[in-house]
Amino acid sequence: MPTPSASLWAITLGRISRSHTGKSAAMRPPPMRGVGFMFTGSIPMPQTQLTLVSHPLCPFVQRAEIVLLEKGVPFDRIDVDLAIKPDWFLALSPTGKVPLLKVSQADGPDAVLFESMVICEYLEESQAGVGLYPVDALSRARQRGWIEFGTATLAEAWQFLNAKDRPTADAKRAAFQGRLQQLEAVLVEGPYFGGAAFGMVDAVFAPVFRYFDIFDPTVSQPIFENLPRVTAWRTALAGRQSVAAAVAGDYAERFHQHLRQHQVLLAH
Ligand SMILES: N[C@@H](CCC(=O)N[C@@H](CS)C(=O)NCC(=O)O)C(=O)O
Repeated sequence: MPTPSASLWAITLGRISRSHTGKSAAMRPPPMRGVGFMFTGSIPMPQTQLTLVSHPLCPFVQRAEIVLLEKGVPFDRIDVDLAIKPDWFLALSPTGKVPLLKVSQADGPDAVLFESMVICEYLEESQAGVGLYPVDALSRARQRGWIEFGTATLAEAWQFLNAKDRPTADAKRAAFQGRLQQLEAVLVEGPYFGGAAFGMVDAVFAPVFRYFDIFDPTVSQPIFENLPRVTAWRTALAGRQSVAAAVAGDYAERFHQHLRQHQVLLAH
């Protein structure tokens, strides 16, 4: 897990809300009411209403949003200011972290899920739409292992990007590259981790690779040199609609603003 520490969260960002239901969502505080189980003619409407509690820069939030988008599930999103956490957020989040998924049920009490992979697994099990794991138990277990590896890889990337001195930057960059080399050895067909189908491992690595798309090639290129499979995978993920849509248009600027604010080596 990256250690955003105080750094990332010192940015003061307004709470915004957007809807992925096709309508623009008015900013509103939770709790949000579920739409209930409704029938329009013979077409069943969703039994639950989902709200993703988020932060514009959080890579863990992106995992959940990518899964929601891949499955075509309608949801609302509320971004919180993690530098000044609202009381309602602290009351809902046992860890004080995003993402949260608020599940409003027609036939039961509202529930709040925390931890990004728990949220992703819940969505996989509960929502219609394309499955993001292989059906074979062994392949599924193997992919879950690479998801853990993805979380550790994210931590190395984050620490490299946020390094304030050259020895730390060099050490973290080497650690990150070491992980990319391990990935290079296991990637086979592509374009995605598991082959032709986009899956859960892809949702985990897409936010990691995104960091390197927003830097000058002089920073990113040497890191991905001699890693043709990883590079092709990274390119495929960047081109995926759900991945592109999981952050707002000002993501790169916000991220650079974060780096400048914390006076890291890579800030410009
Ligand atoms: N293990 C958690 C990590 C989530 C996490 O670290 N979220 C960060 C933002 S990227 C956060 O909310 N930090 C606020 C804080 O630590 O106070 C998950 O997978 O959901």
